[in-house]
Amino acid sequence: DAETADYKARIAEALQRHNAVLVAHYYTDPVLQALAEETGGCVSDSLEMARFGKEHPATTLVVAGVRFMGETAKILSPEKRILMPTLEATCSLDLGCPIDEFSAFCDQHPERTVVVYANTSAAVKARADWVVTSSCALDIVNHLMDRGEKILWAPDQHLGDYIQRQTGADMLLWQGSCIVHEEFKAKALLDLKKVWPEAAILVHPESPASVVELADVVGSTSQLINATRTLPNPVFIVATDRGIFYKMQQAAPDRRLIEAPTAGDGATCRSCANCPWMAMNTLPRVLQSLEQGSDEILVDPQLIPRAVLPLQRMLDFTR
Ligand code: CIZ
Ligand code: SF4
Repeated sequence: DAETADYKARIAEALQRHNAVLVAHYYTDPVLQALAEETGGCVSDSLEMARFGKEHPATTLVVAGVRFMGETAKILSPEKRILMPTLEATCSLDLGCPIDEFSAFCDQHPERTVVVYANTSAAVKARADWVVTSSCALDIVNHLMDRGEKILWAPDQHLGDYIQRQTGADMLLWQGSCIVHEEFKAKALLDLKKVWPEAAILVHPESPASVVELADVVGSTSQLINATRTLPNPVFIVATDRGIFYKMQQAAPDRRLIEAPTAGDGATCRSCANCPWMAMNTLPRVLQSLEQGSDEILVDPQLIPRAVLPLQRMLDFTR
């Protein structure tokens, strides 16, 4: 509509004026994903957001996503100004892994290599040997296993459990979870598959094991988008945040995309396949942070030299 078009035009102009670029996660509002594409920014998963932000020449990055993504951008590019539509956008995995408790857990297991998911605070990253995202976690854990290393994994228990089952690695798991993916229900998914027998089931591994077991493809957001491009099925049932449908529709315009069920017995769920923190990213907030320089991400400068090591290790490994 006219208001949306007006916001988009004003943001595009402000991006230019501030030598800024917009980077949006797959789970944000499709309006923001389209705007990022139209203005020369990028839409991607957290690994590629990190790489894009670091390599792009803009001096200001506007990170539409959640707080850990902004912090990662700052750690990798401390000389750049990192703005977020709102600093309140966080993540249940980050919240569920406070540095003091995590640090004590690491201290109890000094013989283990510490591998943390990107969905963590800068302080937790600074305590880690490796950072991984769901797109590279399997490869990195396999690599560590080949070197005979035992792993301490945080924070997502479901992703950790999935990787442990796939690799057979010795992994001690922190018990965090994602409030979006933990809502998917296996029983209801089975019922839906009976309605659509020709469908392929695509599942993000932050989902519970019972849901992962039913999947035709288990993978990161980029891997799931790719599956809609390469699989022949006319229908896909998708267990991850519904924001991803924007890119899946681009990848496979002639297929039917269906949300995996989140509430098996009519019970209510907290998130219903849409991350409440991702949803805080709106056009007015993007414009406001650009115009006012508000919601700038700052990371304790003392943490940066330590936190950059495990992040750079991941970027080098996946290059
Ligand atoms: O659930 C998330 O926040 C994901 C999938 C992040 C990412 O790695 O892109
Ligand atoms: Fe965190 Fe889950 Fe939201 Fe991703 S979808 S930001 S893992 S709460």
